Amino acid sequence: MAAHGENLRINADRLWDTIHEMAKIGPGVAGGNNRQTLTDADAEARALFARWCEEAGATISIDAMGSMFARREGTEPGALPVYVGSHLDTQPTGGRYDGVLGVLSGLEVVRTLNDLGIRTKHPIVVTNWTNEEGSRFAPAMLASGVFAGVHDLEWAYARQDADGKLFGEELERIGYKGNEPVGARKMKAFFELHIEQGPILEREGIDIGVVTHGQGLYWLQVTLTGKESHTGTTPMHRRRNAGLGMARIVELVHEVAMDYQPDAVGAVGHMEVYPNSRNIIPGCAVFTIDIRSPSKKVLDAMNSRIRQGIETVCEAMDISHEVEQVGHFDPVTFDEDCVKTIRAAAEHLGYSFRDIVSGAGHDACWISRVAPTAMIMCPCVNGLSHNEAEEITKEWAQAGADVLFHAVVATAQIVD
Ligand code: HGY
Ligand code: MN
Ligand code: MN
Repeated sequence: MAAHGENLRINADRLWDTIHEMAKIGPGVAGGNNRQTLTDADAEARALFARWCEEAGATISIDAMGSMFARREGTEPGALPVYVGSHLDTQPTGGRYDGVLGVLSGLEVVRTLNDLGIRTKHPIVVTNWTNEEGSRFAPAMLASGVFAGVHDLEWAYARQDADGKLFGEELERIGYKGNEPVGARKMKAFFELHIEQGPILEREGIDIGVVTHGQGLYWLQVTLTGKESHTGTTPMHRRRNAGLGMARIVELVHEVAMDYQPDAVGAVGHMEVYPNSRNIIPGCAVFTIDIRSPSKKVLDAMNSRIRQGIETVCEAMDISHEVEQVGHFDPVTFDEDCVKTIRAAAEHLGYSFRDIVSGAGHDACWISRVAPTAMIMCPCVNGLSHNEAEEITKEWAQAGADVLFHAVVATAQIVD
């Protein structure tokens, strides 16, 4: 493994301090973060990340989707770089480690190489992908999706948030609309360290998740149109209650996911009713269905059963409906050599490890389409994430970052 077989380790105290320095930007209301993409808080976080990278001797580039690339030179400038990173944007009630651990552990790899005076043949590039969460601007993993050629740049710029603001305009407003074409960069490999966001590693007492696959996903945005009318005077049999239709479809999504256990999940996290007045029957409901499975067959079966079910519910209630697919990717298989490199690093360092399938979507899922890619996971407390109470331990962060260091350095090849 890395560095002439020595058991090199990152500086865990420095990584932990760096993560918690970043957590001060865009604080939530309950100890976590609300640093949504392209907000002023996101801009502040980006500036801090850029300063840290430049202090570590890296040079920053920004592409037309605002993704940030901090490059540490190798001895062979023309050699394909090894990329490492994740995202700095958070959910509105997000944790301090989702995404941030992966970006700042990439910075820690560079800082540790500097401390040790190690040079690598291939350059190393630490990356912050714009809008991984997809909460403010759907879909998730937007910038890495454009980078992988899945989404068109102009389509991404036209994405709107709940206030009707456009992605492209907000990107310009915060000063991160770079000139670099998106997706032009070629990579030797991409590694992403991320918290598991689920309960498996902690429950089994395992330090490292070697991510072999990522489950696939559909996000279906549904608009139901019934009729607004008085909640007190409209006879029950004459109501066209879009809110009730939404409730029945939310239940349907849960039931369909339960039919495919253990390889399926389904929920509705975004719900809006209009006019949202206490004494008006909702005439309109807009909500987003999130269904996922590691099996393409199961995912597609759930998608068609739910679409069929929406038809049935709406027909029975004399409600019209529109279904827009606002997010989708098939289950992902990560690169075997990169996965092996991660396994070997964990073994070399004496950390316990197991193969795992990622329940959450990540930028790595799209980047795996254009470069050899794999992920490393560390446990999180009670498997909790997308909640301000998200927690990890310093030891878990260290284990993940140590393995990331050895995987990246082994791939970038030490010169001296
Ligand atoms: O939705 C996801 O899986 C990711 O956290 N954006
Ligand atoms: Mn994430
Ligand atoms: Mn997330």
